[in-house]
Amino acid sequence: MSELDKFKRFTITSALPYANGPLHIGHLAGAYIPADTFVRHLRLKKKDVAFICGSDEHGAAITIKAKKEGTTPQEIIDKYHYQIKKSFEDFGIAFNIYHRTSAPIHHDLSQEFFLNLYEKGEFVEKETEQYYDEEYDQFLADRYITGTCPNCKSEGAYGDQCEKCGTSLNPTDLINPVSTLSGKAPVLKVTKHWYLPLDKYQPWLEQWLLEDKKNKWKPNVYGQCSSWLKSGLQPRSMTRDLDWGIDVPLEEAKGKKLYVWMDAPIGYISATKQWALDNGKDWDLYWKKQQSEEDNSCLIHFIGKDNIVFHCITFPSILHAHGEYILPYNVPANEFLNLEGDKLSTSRNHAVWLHEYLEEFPGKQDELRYVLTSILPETSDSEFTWKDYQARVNNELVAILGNFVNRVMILMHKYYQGEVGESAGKLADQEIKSQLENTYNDVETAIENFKFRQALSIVMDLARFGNKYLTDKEPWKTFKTDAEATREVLQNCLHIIGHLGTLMQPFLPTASKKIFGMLNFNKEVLSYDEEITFTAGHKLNAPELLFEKVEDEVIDRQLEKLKAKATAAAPAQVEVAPAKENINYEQFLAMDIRVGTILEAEKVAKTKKLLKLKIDTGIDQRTVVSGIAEFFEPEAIIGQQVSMLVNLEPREIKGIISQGMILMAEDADGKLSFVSPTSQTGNGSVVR
Ligand code: B3M
Ligand code: ZN
Repeated sequence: MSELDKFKRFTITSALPYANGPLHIGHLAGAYIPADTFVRHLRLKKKDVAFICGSDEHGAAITIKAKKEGTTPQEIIDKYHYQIKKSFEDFGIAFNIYHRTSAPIHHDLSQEFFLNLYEKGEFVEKETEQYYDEEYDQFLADRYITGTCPNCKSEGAYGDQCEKCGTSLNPTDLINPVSTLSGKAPVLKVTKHWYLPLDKYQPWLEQWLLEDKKNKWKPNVYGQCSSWLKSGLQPRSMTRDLDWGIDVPLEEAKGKKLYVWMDAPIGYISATKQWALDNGKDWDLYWKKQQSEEDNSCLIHFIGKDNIVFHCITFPSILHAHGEYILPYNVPANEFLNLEGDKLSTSRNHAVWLHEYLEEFPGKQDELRYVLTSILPETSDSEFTWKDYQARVNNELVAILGNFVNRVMILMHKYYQGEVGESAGKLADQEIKSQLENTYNDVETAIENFKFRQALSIVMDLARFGNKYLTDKEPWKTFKTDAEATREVLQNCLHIIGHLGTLMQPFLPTASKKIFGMLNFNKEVLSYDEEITFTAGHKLNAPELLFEKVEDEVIDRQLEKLKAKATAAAPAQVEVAPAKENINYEQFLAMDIRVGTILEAEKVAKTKKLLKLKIDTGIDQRTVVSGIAEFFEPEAIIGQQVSMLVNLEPREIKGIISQGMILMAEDADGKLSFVSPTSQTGNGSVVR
């Protein structure tokens, strides 16, 4: 009996995709293929499962997209909600419901949750200063502010999270914050918000998560959570000054909306409610604590790693504070999938889009499922390449699984007109029987421990076993001498094929149906406990190929397409300063440019733009005044290597003698970057 068998009911969720763009293979590999495989597995065990998903239609992701496209958030969510929903359907992700967070039932439930916590006095009300864009006359959502990450120092971190190092941030943590609306530095203004006291829940989380989930949750998930808890949790605001989202249900909070990460996970519950309403079910059973603990549903969230903190810390805290709800049993988050050596990127159009794949590879859902399952980023980031796609389809699906099924079917038709004989009945061969038994057990264990890659390769091993059995028995040789014994060998293979069909269902639902069709079973789905038997005289259907070989041209075309996309998405040519008049080589040689390192930096009093720097030029240490203060905090650039013109005549600037000039690259918007060697280079090295 497996650990999960103690549950009567399962509530399985996949992260709600933002309805601000189409789905790509990274989404599938993160939260949808593993969840769908898991759910199909549970259903084959005849478990009661609610598999829940929907579009996340609030938050700045939506409003930013609307601004970019010059349209309204409503148009954006309508466009993408239906597109995403269709991609999931076409791809065969078997949700019980694909709902949306703009639905009234969701708004109502989210407000109910907020009021429940509010009335219990859980929220801490705080007036704080928050960033405000004076040009646009509005408070800025976290995602509308970018700047340098205080943790890893990379640029372009968002006000709520640095996507480079994963640190969750508050907007005021950012170094050099800039409003993405106006491109200007935002100002701070006082506003009131309602905070979830995560610090107060910290001791409870330490017990529930750090203690109870130790060695149960995946190390990548557990590790992230424990480092959060170790650094100490801070209260997190559950309300926002925004004009798109769910109204905060308080008179004094007019015009304010719920934080998207407060409402989105409640979307799992509201979607379940809607599904229950539509299907005469009782939604409480899937979410609320039951009278006795063993009646509780088993809640599992499938997500990508950037959502870990919200599903493991924030949402459980909300559920805990509410009190009536169950908590997640597990959160098997995946890491990221890369594409052809680079991060998947919507903005750079570096992606394999699901709707495009389905158009260009019609009927080949299973091929993509197979490849993605084989490379799921279960423990660390992984990579999709088209060459690997081709290799896995050709060398595994075609050459192993497809080939085994095809050989057996063809021989059965050639020798016996596709008719099963007396001896078929039940499987008698002991070696095959124990092979099957082990396969079922090992697959169950792997899937229930969220090791989908391993589970799939165990099923493929059964196909390998079948191929070897067939090759060893050489029915093409024995047929002439002993037709009945040969028939038995092929019928043993039919049993293996039947079980392959059963076991492949969670992974390759379409191919499994085809297998059952060829075997002429009058069922499209077979649960694990259904026996595979053949009665004498049973007629098999004509063989059909399960998978086709992928030709080089197909792969080349995809690679070309990716390249073309990258070029098309490259930033438009910005206006460049016109070229200056030519100088001669001597004039160029006259400039002495060296690599140096910034040793000290401080603001020049009463100026906005100037920093006073002390530079080690390799020749000496000297003072330079540089107009870079708007772009760099003094503390952040200590140790920075720079290129510097060292033989520029000293000049007095604001009473300081500046000896030389730091070279900076200035883009069309006036943004400055250092011109530095790409690897550490000795001070005094000559630039020429
Ligand atoms: N909408 C997806 C993301 O972060 C986010 C998940 C919500 S799950 C409740 O890409
Ligand atoms: Zn960072």
